[in-house]
Amino acid sequence: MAIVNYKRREINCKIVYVGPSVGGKTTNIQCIHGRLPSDHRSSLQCINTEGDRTLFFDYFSLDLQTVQGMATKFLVYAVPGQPLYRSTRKMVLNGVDGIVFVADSNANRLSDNLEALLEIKAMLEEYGYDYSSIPLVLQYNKRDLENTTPVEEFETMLNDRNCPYFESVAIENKGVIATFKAICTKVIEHLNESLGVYSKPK
Ligand SMILES: Nc1nc2c(ncn2[C@@H]2O[C@H](COP(=O)(O)OP(=O)(O)OP(=O)(O)O)[C@@H](O)[C@H]2O)c(=O)[nH]1
Ligand SMILES: [Mg+2]
Repeated sequence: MAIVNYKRREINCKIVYVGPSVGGKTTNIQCIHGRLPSDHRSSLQCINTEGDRTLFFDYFSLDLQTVQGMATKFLVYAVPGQPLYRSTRKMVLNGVDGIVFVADSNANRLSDNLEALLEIKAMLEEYGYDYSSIPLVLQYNKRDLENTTPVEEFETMLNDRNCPYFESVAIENKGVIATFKAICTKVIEHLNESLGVYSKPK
């Protein structure tokens, strides 16, 4: 689904952070953006409500590397997690190349995590995308809390594809970059596989 422009020798890949509200998606995006060299990234756009909840979406772009001789740009988004914003989440998922699911480890949020994942699966299906093959990484965030869902329980409940997962404490920048690197790697691998099927215009 990456947008390939052979004339300009450019590829745009879309990575989307999803997950239940208040799980830590925006915190991830802010941490990643803050660590990137300023000459390789755009500014960070976050549109929040007063309570710092994402209202629209968070976004920045990153010039990454060359894939098969083409300049590759990653467009990184985080959706708003509040149930009210389903239509925005669906819009942001349009054309997605890689997904990071940020779960909230607070034990009280267990069912919210499952609901959020089921919603993403339904939206992908509505677009006709194949959930079983789209690059996906899971992040079990807020591991610093006292009452957390055990990782084994998350694995059984959320990780039916046996994808890479990371435990994180996004407010302390722990596990955030590892997660981001993992999804970038998966997207590039997937892109390299699928680029073989594009025929270059003469
Ligand atoms: N204890 C703890 N709090 C965290 C962690 N990560 C994020 N938070 C806090 O959780 C709250 C919500 O974080 P956000 O990053 O705004 O969550 P979000 O997923 O973007 O939320 P929505 O935009 O509403 O979907 C904030 O107060 C963060 O500081 C963490 O690892 N541990
Ligand atoms: Mg947010």
